[in-house]
Amino acid sequence: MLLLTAIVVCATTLGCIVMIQATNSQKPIQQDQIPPLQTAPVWLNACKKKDPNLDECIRMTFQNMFPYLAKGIPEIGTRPFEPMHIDKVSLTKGQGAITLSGAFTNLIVHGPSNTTALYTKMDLVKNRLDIGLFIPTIKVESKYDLKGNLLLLPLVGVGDAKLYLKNVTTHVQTKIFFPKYMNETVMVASSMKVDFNLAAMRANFDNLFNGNKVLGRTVNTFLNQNALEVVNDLKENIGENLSTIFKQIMNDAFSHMPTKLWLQDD
Ligand SMILES: *[C@@H]1O[C@H](CO)[C@@H](O)[C@H](O)[C@H]1NC(C)=O
Ligand SMILES: *[C@@H]1O[C@H](CO)[C@@H](O)[C@H](O)[C@H]1NC(C)=O
Ligand SMILES: *[C@@H]1O[C@H](CO)[C@@H](O)[C@H](O)[C@H]1NC(C)=O
Ligand SMILES: CC(=O)N[C@H]1CO[C@H](CO)[C@@H](O)[C@@H]1O
Repeated sequence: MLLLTAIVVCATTLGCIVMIQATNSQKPIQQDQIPPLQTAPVWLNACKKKDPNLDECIRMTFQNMFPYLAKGIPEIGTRPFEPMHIDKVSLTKGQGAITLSGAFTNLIVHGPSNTTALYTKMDLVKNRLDIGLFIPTIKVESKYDLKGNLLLLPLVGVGDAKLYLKNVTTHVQTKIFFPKYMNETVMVASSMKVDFNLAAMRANFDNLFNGNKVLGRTVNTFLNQNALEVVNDLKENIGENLSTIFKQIMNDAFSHMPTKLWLQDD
């Protein structure tokens, strides 16, 4: 099953508690009915463990795989993720001057297929794999239903939301192990930590305050002027959710790719 990116905006530069739930309405694929690959497909770049440039080789493995992964790779049971669909991202209110609760629903996320692998670092002794990713633009369209307070301003709205994120850099740290899957050794991530930065964000919420244009504009302006601080505040929270999603995508793929095809002993 493929789970998806959760992008969250919470209108605060103060502490704000946010709950995010990302689920996918598509039926899960029966992963354990898909046999491991037996020959290397065109999208799979092979590396040797002894290669002194192993990190660069594995970076190419990810880089080459990405466009195929975005379109979905039936042989290994991965679904397309351009655009990504997310059913729901919910927020629960924080305390203090700013509160916010509600949800984004029916999210459509454009941009992940243009991901570039910046670096990888494979440590086969400590069983760690770090990956740097760069996504030039992410566009999100969704419905929103939010209620709360933004400083002294009440915020209420139900309508369409648009988010635009520019130059998103993601640092992924994973712990890996190498179990057997149908008698083949494969790589699986047991845990994953995701940190990210972005250069800019624009947000637009339609129909705030039942369509009151003046109040709606005030809130949208506030959000856009404080966008990076808002995101920064929510980073850890969003990172947790992203890691759930990334881990699933990576494990769905790599659990069907025997290491003998891409991380060879000799
Ligand atoms: C991917 O990048 C190309 C070139 O910059 C751009 O034309 C295209 O719209 C991007 N695709 C998505 C889904 O953002
Ligand atoms: C798995 O490998 C073991 C030992 O090499 C062998 O006895 C067994 O038949 C294999 N099972 C399958 C499903 O290939
Ligand atoms: C985004 O990254 C590109 C390429 O590195 C750079 O040219 C551009 O100025 C960046 N945009 C912003 C808003 O930082
Ligand atoms: C899908 C997912 O991982 N959701 C989590 C997002 O973060 C919140 C708070 O940290 C968790 O409660 C969710 O389970």
